[in-house]
Amino acid sequence: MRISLEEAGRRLLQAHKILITAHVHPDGDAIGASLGLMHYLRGQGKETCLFIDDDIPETFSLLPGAAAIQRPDGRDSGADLLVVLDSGIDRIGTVQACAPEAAVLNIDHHVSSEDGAGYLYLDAARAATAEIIYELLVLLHADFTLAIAMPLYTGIATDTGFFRYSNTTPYTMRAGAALIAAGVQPNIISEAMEAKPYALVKGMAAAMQTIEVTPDGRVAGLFLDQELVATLDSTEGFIDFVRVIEGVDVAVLIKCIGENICRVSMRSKGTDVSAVAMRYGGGGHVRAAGCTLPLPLAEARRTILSALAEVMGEPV
Ligand SMILES: [Mn+2]
Repeated sequence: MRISLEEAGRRLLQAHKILITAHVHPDGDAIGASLGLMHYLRGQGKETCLFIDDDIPETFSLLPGAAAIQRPDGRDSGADLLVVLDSGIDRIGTVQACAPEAAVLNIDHHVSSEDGAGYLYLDAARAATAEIIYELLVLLHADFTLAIAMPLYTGIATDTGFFRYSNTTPYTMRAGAALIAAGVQPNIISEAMEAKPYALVKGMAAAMQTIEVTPDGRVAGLFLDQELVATLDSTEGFIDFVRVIEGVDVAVLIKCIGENICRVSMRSKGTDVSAVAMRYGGGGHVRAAGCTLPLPLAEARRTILSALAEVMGEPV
C-alpha cells in the first residue's frame, strides 16, 4: 500500500523494535540511508538494528555506526517493523527471516520497487534514498547530528556522482548544503569514496591495455580475458574510463569469468543499452545495463558489438 512520507514517519515513531535493511551489494546510498535513519531512531530511544545480508565494503568504514551493521543470523530479532531501504523486499537476502512478525515499510527512489503487502513510500524524483530520509527527518524536526548527516550526505553524493548526474536537483543541492552546515566535511567523504587499493589501480592499468574503439568512434570497450580477470579483485569503475572518450556513446566492459562465460556491462550517453542486454537475458536501465553470455570472449565481443551496431543504426 502506498503511503505518504508523514505516514511513514508515524509508522517509524509508533514502532517498538525496528530492523532496518537495504539491498545486497550495498552501495553508498543503501548504507548511508540506513545508517542515517538508524542514528535518528536510536536518538529517539527506539531499539533499532541494521542488518545487511552482504559484506560491507571497507570504503564505508569511516561512517559513524558502520561497525554496527550486522549480517542476518536467521534468528527472530523480535522487530515489529522491518524498514527496507533503496530496494524492494526481493533484494534483501535472508533478512526478512529475522523479522517474521514485522510489518514492512519500504522507502525507495527506484520505480521498480513494487507496491506489495507492506507500506511503500516511493519518490522516483529523489536522487537517492538518503535524500528521502533527509526529507523525512526534516519533516520530523530532527536534530541533524554528525552521525546522521555524514551517512546521508554520503548516500546523496554517491548516487549523484557527487552532484553531477542528471538526477541532481535544486533540492539535492539544498539537502547537501544543509548536511554540510550540520558538520559534514565534503572532502573527507569524497576522498574516502575515491580511495582505491594500489592493486586495483595496477589492475586498471592492465585492463586499459585492452581498450578498443569501433571505426565509427561511437563504441569503446574493454575486453578482459579469464587470465587477466583472475588477477583483478574488482572491475568497479573501469567502464567509466572508456565512457569519457570524446564521441563515444556506448562504453562496454566484457569480462570472461569462466570457461565460455562472459559478463557484459554497458553504459551509454543516449543509446538504449537495456534493449541489447534484454535480448541476451539481462536487463538494466536505458543508460546502464548488463547481461551474461555463454560464449568465449572473442565471440561475446562480436555478438555485443554487432547487436549495438544494429540498435544504434548508421552513424549520422
Ligand atoms: Mn539509491
